[in-house]
Amino acid sequence: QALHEALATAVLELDEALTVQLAEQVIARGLDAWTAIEEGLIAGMNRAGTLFDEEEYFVPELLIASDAMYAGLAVLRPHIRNEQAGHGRRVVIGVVQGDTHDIGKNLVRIMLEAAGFEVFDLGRDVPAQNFIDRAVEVRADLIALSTLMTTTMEQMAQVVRLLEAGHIRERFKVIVGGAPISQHFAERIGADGYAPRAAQAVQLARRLTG
Ligand code: B1M
Repeated sequence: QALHEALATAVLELDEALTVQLAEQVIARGLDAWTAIEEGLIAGMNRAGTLFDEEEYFVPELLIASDAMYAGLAVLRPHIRNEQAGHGRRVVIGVVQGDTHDIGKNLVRIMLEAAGFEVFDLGRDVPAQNFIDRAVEVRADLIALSTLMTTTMEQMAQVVRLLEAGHIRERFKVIVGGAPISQHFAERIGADGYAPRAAQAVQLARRLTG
């Protein structure tokens, strides 16, 4: 789809105005909003990430690319198909302590909300105990943990350990995700599941809380 490709390029080239204009075209043409987010906005952000890894882009470029991505998201988000309105299961979500990468987490949140979950977003750099306090407070069904750095993965294990220490492990399902995370890691730390991408996180959340 040429429009998706154009969207990805607009994000990569840091062109916020063009990103918005193309997102509006997606809606005007009646194309699927989530596909445009995944194959356009996220694809563009991932390509910017590759340039960052190759040291062609630096922090300022990434932040401008994410501004463009969020501007496109603002246009597309209201048009994501709401598949299960009123489903109402509660999710506490956040990025674990030590990590401030929150783009992926925000996408997972948006998808969960679109699927009818009630989401409590604790933001980024969240201490393990905060996830638990909030989950108890709002009587969450699920705790969703995101991290993008290998150095902070262990914080996910810490959340599971604290749940076990408090004898409340069985009250909440725990799911994990983010670039360095795998099914194997999820099993090792005793989480209930892993999803590689935002859309799969919704399927997993549905399955675990259904
Ligand atoms: Co940073 N960064 N960064 N960064 N950054 C990485 C992660 C890194 C791999 C780059 C590299 O060195 N090759 C590296 C981590 C290395 C490691 O693992 N140890 C790194 C580093 C080192 C850092 C700093 C320490 C750099 C520095 O200051 N020296 C610093 C971190 C400070 C801190 O947090 N303590 C830093 C800062 C930044 C920016 C601020 C510039 C920016 C973040 C902006 C923001 O998030 N607000 C940034 C970015 C953008 C990246 C890269 C380039 C891209 C990440 C991204 O947003 N991708 C990244 C390299 C890369 O990935 N190529 C890198 C797009 C996003 C849509 O994908 O988040 O993977 P992602 O989410 C996906 C899936 O993973 C999944 O769904 C999403 C979409 O489908 N998913 C879940 C995510 N969470 C999920 C949860 C689920 C399920 C699925 O269930 C609960």
